[in-house]
Formats: sequence, structure tokens, C-alpha cells
Amino acid sequence: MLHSLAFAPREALEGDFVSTTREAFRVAHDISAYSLVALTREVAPLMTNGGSIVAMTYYGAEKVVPHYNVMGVAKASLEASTRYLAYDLGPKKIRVNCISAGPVQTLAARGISGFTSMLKHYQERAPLKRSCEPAELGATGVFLASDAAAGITGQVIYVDGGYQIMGM
Ligand code: 0WE
Repeated sequence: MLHSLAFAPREALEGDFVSTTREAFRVAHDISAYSLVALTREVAPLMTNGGSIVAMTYYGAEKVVPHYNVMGVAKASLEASTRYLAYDLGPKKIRVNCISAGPVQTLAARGISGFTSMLKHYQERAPLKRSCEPAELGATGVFLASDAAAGITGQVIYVDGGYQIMGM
């Protein structure tokens, strides 16, 4: 099962994080993080011979990315939920992992101001001098779904041109 869904109210991705309303915080966590728990609970009984669950996350879960705000906090919850689900479902041979993607030009990204400068930032700083291609995210998903990844669970795999390893 692929979990590739997130939402925070637009206004929560604009101003300061400190201004996040209780309702925007609730909606972001409900749609972006709790949905993984709810979907996993429904799909696990169908995975009678083991299985693989993959969720999409982003670096803003672990370090501050200006304007990512409450989405970063919700992604931190998604990553922690992945670990607890991996622990619960491990005995059933169901693995749960996250793919942490570098920025990709998608429909959702088009609405984000400063997105082009974010891609340029990766081209300057990532070891591979770029972010990632959609096909590379797909290939990592196929890997995690396959028996080649049979020993991998509860992890966050970075497909970001290596950006996440850098300290400066
Ligand atoms: O997770 C995301 C964005 C997901 C997202 C996008 C929107 C835009 C439209 C969630 N909710 C909404 N709500 C809307 O109303 N990304 C990893 C892409 C992203 O979004 C950013 C980023 C990056 C990267 C927002 C600010 C700063 C960086």
C-alpha cells in the first residue's frame, strides 16, 4: 500500500508557525498522519502473506524548512507512526517504511512560492547536485515493495540527491 497524501490549510503554510491555529494543526495531522494509521488498520488483514506499506515524507519533519510549518510537525508524526506500526505489524511480516523525497515539481508544489529557488538550493548543495526524479521515487517504492527489502522496516529512506547528510 502506498500512502501519498497530505494536506494543511493554505494559510498555515504561509505565515509563522507560531500562528498555526488549533484547527489547522488538527486538520494537517488528521489528513497527513492519522490517515496512515487508519489505512494500515484496514489493509493489514488483507496482507495474509506479509506485505509492504510505504508513506511519503519530507525533510521538514526533522529540520526547519521555512514555511513548511505545521506540515513538518505532521510529517514528524507520520515518521513516528511508521515506527510504531512497523513494531505492531512486524510479527505478521508486514513492513512499514517512509520515502523522504527531495522537492519534486508536482501540481501541489506549483502553488508553493519559492519552490524554484528550493530546487536551485538542492542543485548547489546536494552531493548529487540535484533533488530527485519521479522515476527514482517509483523505483525506491518498487524496491521497498519487493522481497529485496524483506529485512527493512520502520525506516526513512532518503531519495533526495544526498541532501539530508549535509551539515553545511
Ligand atoms: O508535503 C509537501 C506539501 C504538501 C501540501 C501542499 C499544499 C499546497 C496547497 C500540503 N497542503 C497543502 N495545502 C494547500 O492548500 N511538500 C513536501 C511540498 C512542499 O510544500 C512546501 C515546501 C515543500 C517542499 C511548503 C513550504 C515550504 C516547502
